[in-house]
Amino acid sequence: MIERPAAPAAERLFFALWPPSSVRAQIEAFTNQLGNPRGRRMASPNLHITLLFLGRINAGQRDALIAAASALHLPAFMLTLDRCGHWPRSGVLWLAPAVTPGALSDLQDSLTAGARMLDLKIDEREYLPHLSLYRDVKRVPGTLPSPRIRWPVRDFVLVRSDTHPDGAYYTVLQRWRLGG
Ligand code: 2AM
Repeated sequence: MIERPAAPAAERLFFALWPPSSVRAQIEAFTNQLGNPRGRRMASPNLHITLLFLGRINAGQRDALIAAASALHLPAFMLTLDRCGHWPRSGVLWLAPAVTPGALSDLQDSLTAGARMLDLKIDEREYLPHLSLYRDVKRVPGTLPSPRIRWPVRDFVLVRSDTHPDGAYYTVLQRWRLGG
């Protein structure tokens, strides 16, 4: 019998902005003001802004994505989260910047271009940077308060998502500094 080595399992990966603990604390304090939106609140360690969702990626593709991200030299930037809203169709209650900084668009575009070079299937919808606070929210009570959270973005990360019966678990695999 010929023994073949097991094919390395594909992983569900995405690039993201991962808030430092001081920003995470501000997001938590804001979320506590929302009362009870009767949805699934995102656990504090899981809060993030997706830059590019990649889906299932094999080890070779992951290494090529890491090489592409490592070749980028892009500036750090200030991200102001000053909008809170609700998408009724997806049930996501989110924080977002009213104005997307050019440096964030450039970072997102560069990662997308790198993934396209690898022939990965990329979501063609317009990129809307947002940080999900709750999922499965049917409707929000009254008007939502206005946040004012300033996040100095100094790095971005590659994350693995593992799905468990009690929700998604995220593991930061690699981090790249911006600026400097
Ligand atoms: P969301 O917060 O708006 O749901 C990990 O799943 C991250 O990737 C989430 O932040 C999710 O955004 C984002 N994402 C984007 N496209 C996705 C997709 N097709 N499936 C799952 N997550 C996706």
